[in-house]
Amino acid sequence: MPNSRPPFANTTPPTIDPRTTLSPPRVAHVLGSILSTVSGPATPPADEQDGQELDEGEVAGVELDNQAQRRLVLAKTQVQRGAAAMLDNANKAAEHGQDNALEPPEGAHAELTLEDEASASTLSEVNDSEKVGDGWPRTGHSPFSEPLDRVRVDSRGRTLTNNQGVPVSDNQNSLKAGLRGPTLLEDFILREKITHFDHERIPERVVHARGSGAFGVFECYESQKEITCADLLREAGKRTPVFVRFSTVAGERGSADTVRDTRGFAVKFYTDEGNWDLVGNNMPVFFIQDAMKFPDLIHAVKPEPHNGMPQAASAHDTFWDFTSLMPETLHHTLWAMSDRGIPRSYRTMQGFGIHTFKLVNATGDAVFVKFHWLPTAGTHSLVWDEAAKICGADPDFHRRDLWESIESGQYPEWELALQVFTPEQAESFSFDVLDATKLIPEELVPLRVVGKMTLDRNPDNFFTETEQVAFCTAHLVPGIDFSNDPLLQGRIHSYLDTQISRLGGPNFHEIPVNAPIAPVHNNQRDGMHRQAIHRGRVAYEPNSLAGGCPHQAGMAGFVSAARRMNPPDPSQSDETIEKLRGKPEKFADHVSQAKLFWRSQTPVEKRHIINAYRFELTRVTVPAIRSRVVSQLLNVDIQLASGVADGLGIPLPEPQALALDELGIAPVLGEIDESAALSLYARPGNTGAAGRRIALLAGHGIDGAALRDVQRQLLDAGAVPRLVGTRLGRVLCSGGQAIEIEATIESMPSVLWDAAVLPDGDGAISALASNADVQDFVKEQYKHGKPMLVLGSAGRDLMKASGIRQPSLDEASDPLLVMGDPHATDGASAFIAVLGRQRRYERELQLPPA
Ligand code: HDE
Repeated sequence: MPNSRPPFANTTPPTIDPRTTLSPPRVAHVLGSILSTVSGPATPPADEQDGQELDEGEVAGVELDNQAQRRLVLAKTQVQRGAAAMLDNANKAAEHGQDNALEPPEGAHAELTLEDEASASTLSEVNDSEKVGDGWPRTGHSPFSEPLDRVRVDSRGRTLTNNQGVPVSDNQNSLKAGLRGPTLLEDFILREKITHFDHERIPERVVHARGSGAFGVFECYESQKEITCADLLREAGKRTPVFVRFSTVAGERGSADTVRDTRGFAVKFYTDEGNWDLVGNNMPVFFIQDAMKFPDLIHAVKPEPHNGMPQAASAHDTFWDFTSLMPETLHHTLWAMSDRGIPRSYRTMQGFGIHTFKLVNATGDAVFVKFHWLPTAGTHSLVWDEAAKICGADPDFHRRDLWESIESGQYPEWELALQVFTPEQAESFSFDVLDATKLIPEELVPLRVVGKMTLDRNPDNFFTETEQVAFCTAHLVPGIDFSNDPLLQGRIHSYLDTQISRLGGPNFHEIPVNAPIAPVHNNQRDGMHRQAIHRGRVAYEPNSLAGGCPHQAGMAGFVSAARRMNPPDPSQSDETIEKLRGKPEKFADHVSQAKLFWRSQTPVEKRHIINAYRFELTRVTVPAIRSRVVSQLLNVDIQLASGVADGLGIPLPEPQALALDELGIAPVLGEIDESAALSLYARPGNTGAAGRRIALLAGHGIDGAALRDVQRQLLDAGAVPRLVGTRLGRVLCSGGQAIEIEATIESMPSVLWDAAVLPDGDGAISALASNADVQDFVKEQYKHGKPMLVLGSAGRDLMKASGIRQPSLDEASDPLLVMGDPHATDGASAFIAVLGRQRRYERELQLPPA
């Protein structure tokens, strides 16, 4: 909020006849404002002033100087039209109540497409160069969703450059002072190269650090739309790109592949409706049942903290200490000790989502599901002796197998199978489907094979793709939802959190391998390593300056499976609890307490509120926004709205639609009409003069004795009085004594003081009153309503010289203005008595004559 004075308003602002209409100004009248980024006239350029006429070199009959001006007019006119198209937030009412919360509406947006000019950050975007491009955006463009080819680098036939593209002449030697001399600090080429090298490593994954990945495609066999609206399973033949990463759990990044361990099997589906990450393992059950125990489990299995051993192995004290005290780990450790713990290759492992998830169809009905990956090459394992020897003979055994099979065209394949079951079935099982240490035997729920995944492309670069790929269980798409498995629920938080430290900030979704192929449009901005350059100035919603975009998708977006499951889930003890996004209906009352606040303000406070609105909105450049705010204020009070409208020079609009009305709920009549406690004046305080900073104005010829006297009394009262002059040094008082100035008006202007004392003395007037800075000081003290002690006739004359005259100088009606007799102490006591008082705002209405 800029720090300058609000426009002045009278106590009772005139009410403008709402029927008043103003003819739109011609462009010539508003051109100055169109060239400015702050404020502007009350009415916009007329509608007919944009469009084709611009191309003819004139706008509404007025010649414009150049094309830039024509584009500014077009932009401002369009922005105004877009803002005017949204009188209010049409969706506000729909944020309330149970029904709306289950079925969110599409976001409010204007049915007009903003021209390039109106949506631009800057009209200078058309000034093209090889760097910035030609400036003409494709509507809805989102470059990160384009294929990875956009970031692949090919150096065939190129010379070496540094990171700034500067050709490097010598990549063999550092720059030295002579052949045998020291290396020079100015060798920016060496320093850049070494610095980059120093920072090449990023933190490895805390678990699953050792892994290998590949790209591929998932193809849906048959539409599963009766159970899920997930894009990848909606139609037969639908092909969805994937990236898969296989891993061990316990070992570090450089550990061997064939250790005995659980294997990670994480799949990122780049669907048309965003990324879905199915982050599973090669075993259908997990060690523990609740996320709370995961750090304990991992601390137990990782190398022991005192000696850092053993690497990538569970065969040590801490692991078996923990598991033997945690009987729920038994099932999983059996799997890990089985030959599943030493797979022959990634190609021959099954994969499991482990947790129970939900599938949700287009009508919102949900079923439970478990996910299975079935390798078409079958399941095969090593024997322990082999596995142990391979660790030494070829620690990259699984990585090499995956790489070589893809390079040679033997593409690894897995079929995706679902175990679909209802809540009733779940209830009938001997185990809880939310317990991740339990599987559902295929005999109870057979597998439904729904598609096939083929890995047919190795990454270009291990670090950029396999290392930087970021899987998150929270990456979910419409049609799939979480169950209440407490292990899964904890993972929803953990994966996002870990990527922030592993990949250096919240923009890891822009790393090419992580970017979805579905376009990304939201109002998230900034952060480490941000790459997207957003056009326009709107980074919030709701907005009218960008036509409301990007707006919420409503039922076309991700909606949590909120409804009671169909058929219902008997395991949910309280069937009335539903997951939803909404507000209780009483939240839809937006005005009753705003009215209470307004009614509880004193006239001065009301005036200040009106002034503040006038100031803020005058600086706004889009007339439709000003008008919308006034239409909101009409719901509070007519005097408030018309006071503001008056300052803006606009007629009163219609009051803004009330959410309560739209919901058919009666207006809220609060318990009270007014609350004195809401006024700033309700609590004047009781510390009086203590700590108040008082300026004692001084100059040659003042009555120093009287001023000293006041100073002493102020000090006794706990105030902080200081002698303020036009320059530092001593001033000679009328009685002959000298006093030392402590601060100058220049360095400590009026606004830094709580109160001021104007001195008496024969020479005071000639020393102070003719100085413009002193006059401003006095005038501001007065205007800002602060206590003033005016000593003797010289003090009065200084007031008058500063433009403050009768009837303002009326002590009777202004207790904060103390006319003191320099030779009596009662003036100072009266002054001290009012030092703690609140301001005398009435003075604002008695503007000193110019
Ligand atoms: Fe993970 N897990 N996990 N996990 N997990 C990670 O995420 C975590 C769990 C799994 O190739 C981390 O990006 C918690 C179950 C795989 O990049 C981290 C809990 C299952 C991968 C994390 C679990 C898994 C991870 C480490 C208990 C099988 C490798 C780095 C609530 C269904 C993904 C990272 C890849 C990776 C946390 C339990 C599988 C720290 C807190 C159960 C395949 O976020």
